[in-house]
Amino acid sequence: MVRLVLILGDQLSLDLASLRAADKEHDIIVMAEVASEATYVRHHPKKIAFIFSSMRKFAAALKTDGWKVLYSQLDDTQNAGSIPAELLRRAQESGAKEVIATRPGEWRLIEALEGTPLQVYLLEDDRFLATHAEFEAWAEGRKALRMEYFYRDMRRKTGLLMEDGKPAQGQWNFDHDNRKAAPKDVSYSGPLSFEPDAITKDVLDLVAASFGDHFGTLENFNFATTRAEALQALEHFITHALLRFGDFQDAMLSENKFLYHAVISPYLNAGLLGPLEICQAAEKAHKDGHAPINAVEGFIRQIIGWREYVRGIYFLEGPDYTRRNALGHHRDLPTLYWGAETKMHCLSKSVAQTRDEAYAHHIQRLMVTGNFALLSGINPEQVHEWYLEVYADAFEWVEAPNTIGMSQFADGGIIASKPYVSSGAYINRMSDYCKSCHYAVKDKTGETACPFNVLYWDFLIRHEDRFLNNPRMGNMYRTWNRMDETHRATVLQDAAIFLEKLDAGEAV
Ligand code: FAD
Ligand code: DLZ
Ligand code: SF4
Repeated sequence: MVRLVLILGDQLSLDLASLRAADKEHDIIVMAEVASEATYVRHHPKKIAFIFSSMRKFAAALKTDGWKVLYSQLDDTQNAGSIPAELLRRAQESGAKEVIATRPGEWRLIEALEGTPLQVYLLEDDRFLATHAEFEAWAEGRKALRMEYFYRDMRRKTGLLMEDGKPAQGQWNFDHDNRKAAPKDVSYSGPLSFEPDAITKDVLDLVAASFGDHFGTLENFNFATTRAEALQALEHFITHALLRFGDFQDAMLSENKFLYHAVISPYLNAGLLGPLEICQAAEKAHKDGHAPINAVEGFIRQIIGWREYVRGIYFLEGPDYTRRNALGHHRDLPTLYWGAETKMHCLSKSVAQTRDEAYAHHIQRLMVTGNFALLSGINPEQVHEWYLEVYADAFEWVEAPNTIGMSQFADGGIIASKPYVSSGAYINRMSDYCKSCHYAVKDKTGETACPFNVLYWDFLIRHEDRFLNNPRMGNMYRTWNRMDETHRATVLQDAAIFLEKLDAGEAV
């Protein structure tokens, strides 16, 4: 009997579970560019182009490999517009009654597939290091699900940076050697760029015509769109940037969008690269003497630690996770997130870079756009949708825990033991943004004061009941209590004035 094998836009891996379970002789692969996936949130045009172009090339590679592939382009007249509708159409066409699929990375799509009248078999996505069962077993009975302990288990499991069962150079974590302030000169010219070929150019035209009104520019599209190109991008990073990745992991520069970051997350999350091969390449660079332990350990931790851990949390916590709002934040997302004018240089730069590249690095996401949303009390579901839309690497299993949990503390502290909030001082220490800002980072109150400086205290005071007794936050409240009462009143008043302006849609 013929079966359909569904492959989604972020399942572009030749060793995918559903491909391994399929029979090349009889089964038919279904891949579909569909309007509903591009618009259920209005994805950045570069992200859509990256996915469509990579899908087309992956389908071609499967055909060359002898698979029968039914591929629907977005502009095919018969295209039914959604994944379940395309599956039904292809089932009717071929007479298939059964579908094999690798479990999607989003509850919405899992539920949609389970809701079709076809017999759909969902296989576990084993392109990750930890299975769902392993993560559940690790989480079972723990009071706090801290990433660091999970990460150590992943080190033991993979053997990465391990020597005789012990962590290499006697430490699990070398972060105290990282996080240096922004360097004056960056010796790395950034990630490898790929000129669009004929397939990508067709896709760019299609995306411009169909989704040109979404936030984001299509100009200078330069992502890798095949595994071979993604491997070149990885090699380029390992050879030229990994060396300094750790040192400047948290730094930000107005005129340098990438610093020493890998910019491989779109490739990894779409399946063009696998987590283990990336980490092994980094480990080899260390063993060959090309990169120091602090850089390599930090990099590997992001992938076998954070990435695997957030996925575990997403599936452990269930479909309502994206609607969590532990801090009761209800303000609408300000228009500055969509490029409206703002005098805050750090935000203006981070949003402009996001619009242009569908990329911002971790600290821009966490400590600029995320920090501002949290301090201002923006509705976390709206914040989550923004991150899911605007980044080329954003798929809900990885984006939602980072946004709802790590960045917005909306899960009440499952991921973060305290909220990631800061005043302007942190941004000033880690970047050169403040030098060119309308606001003065050193001013604590008044019209010229950096808004982060007043919003920070306003946030802590609004949520005093929740955070006062958090052992990691006691210092912050002690500092506040040492301040003169008149000064404290001015800070809170200035914060209220700022938030009123924000609500009124003024350029703040
Ligand atoms: P590098 O800094 O070079 O790190 C190397 C790799 O480590 C990344 O490619 C990524 O695969 C992995 N990694 C690093 N940090 C994390 C993390 N916290 N969670 C998962 N993987 C991590 N990452 C996504 O892949 N998709 C998202 O949708 C996403 N949304 C985020 C939203 C917020 C609010 C925040 C604070 C972070 C988010 N991240 C997300 C994590 C991180 O910002 C990106 O993985 C990173 O910026 C990707 O760029 P890079 O490849 O240059 O990473
Ligand atoms: C993100 C995305 C987009 C924009 N378009 C498609 C598409 O047309 N067809 C497809 O199969 N997948 C697409 N994707 C990826 C899916 O949204 C992704 O598989 C789910 O969100 C689960 O992670
Ligand atoms: Fe951002 Fe404040 Fe610095 Fe301006 S002064 S760039 S608003 S942190």
